[in-house]
Amino acid sequence: MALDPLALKEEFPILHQEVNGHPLVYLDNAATSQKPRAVLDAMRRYYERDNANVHRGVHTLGARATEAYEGAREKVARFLNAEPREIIFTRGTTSAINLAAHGYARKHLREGDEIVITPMEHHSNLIPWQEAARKTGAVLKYIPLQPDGTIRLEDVERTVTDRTRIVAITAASNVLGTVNPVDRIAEIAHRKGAVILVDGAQSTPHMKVDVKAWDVDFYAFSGHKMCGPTGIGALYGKAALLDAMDPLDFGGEMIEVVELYESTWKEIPWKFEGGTPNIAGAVGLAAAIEFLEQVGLDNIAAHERKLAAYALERLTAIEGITVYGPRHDRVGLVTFNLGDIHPHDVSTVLDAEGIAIRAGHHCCQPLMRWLNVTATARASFYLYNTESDIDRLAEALVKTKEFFGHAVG
Ligand code: 7TS
Repeated sequence: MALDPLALKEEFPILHQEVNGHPLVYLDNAATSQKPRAVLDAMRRYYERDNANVHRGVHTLGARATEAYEGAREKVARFLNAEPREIIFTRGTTSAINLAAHGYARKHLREGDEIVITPMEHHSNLIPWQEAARKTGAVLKYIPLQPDGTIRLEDVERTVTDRTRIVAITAASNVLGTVNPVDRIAEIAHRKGAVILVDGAQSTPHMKVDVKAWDVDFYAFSGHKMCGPTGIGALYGKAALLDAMDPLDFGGEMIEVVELYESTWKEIPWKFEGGTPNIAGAVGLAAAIEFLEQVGLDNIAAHERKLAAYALERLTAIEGITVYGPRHDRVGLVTFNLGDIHPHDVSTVLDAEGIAIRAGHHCCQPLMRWLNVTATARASFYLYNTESDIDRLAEALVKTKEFFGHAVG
């Protein structure tokens, strides 16, 4: 059943306000999504009723907090089709990828080994690998991009060799909207003896994820882009790989026995969760997952496909606009430039109309260089956006063009 964006919008208090005298149109969802009442209420309820530290207090609130936190882990595990012990809570995608890069790659990488990534990676799935390479003598290799911003499997076959230890790739690009065939890439990586990490920051909010069916080794995502709070996300890792990794954060919560001169660690996943965790964040994330599951991930994906197609149609009709990325098989965002008007100026004019978009390099500087631009504008959609939001965007872009009239050819 198709979802009803206007009914869903009712669940998001923040969306019902005026910005600069206009009803807010929020089109910056790839940066962060808004939060439904169910998530806000769950976090408030947790703090008002259950708040205590986890895994320690032998008292009722401590037991409730632990149950809520571990219950959230079970929910995340089911959502990704994983086991709870394969889910490590992190601050988000960035810290999840760092955990994998430092914990796994740096332990297993030797001089001359290869790490394979793509030029469309967010800095969070690029810099940790640069660092891992620098510290181990491994080399970074890139799967080339096609002119439309996709990658070809034959290029994956060519780039991944028997010296490749890890392939790290985004499931969906936050700039191009490209959806990568991670299951096929996982098959190639495994055949050549490498493991694969998938950056799920832009896929988890928008499509059904199945780490077992895709057969990926690591998967990272952030709660805040999928209706959950900031400061919580997770790293999925296959149990055998996580077992073999050393912890990164040493201290409370992650230990089994501490002696004066040495200590032992808990089992996975707890050995990776040193210190008091973000319990309320996990509670909020679990509520967000419940919310998304009620709407249906397939419904969300279909809605966004429709919005992306409509946005491409409306925006490409504007003279002087350049739209980046593939025309089909993409997630719900559109990245563009309007003639030679700087994207920050585009964003400023749109903001005066109550429309929130993103302008800049989107944490993808190598990709900007590949596109031969310094920055772009980006409108990104979610389940509460409608075609009329896109109409407002298109009309405001025409207005922007008139305002800067001389700048567009
Ligand atoms: N990977 C991708 C593909 C992303 O889009 C982002 C955030 C991250 C990793 C990092 O996620 P974090 O939650 O750890 O910060 N992307 C964006 C964006 O496109 N605009 O703002 C943040």
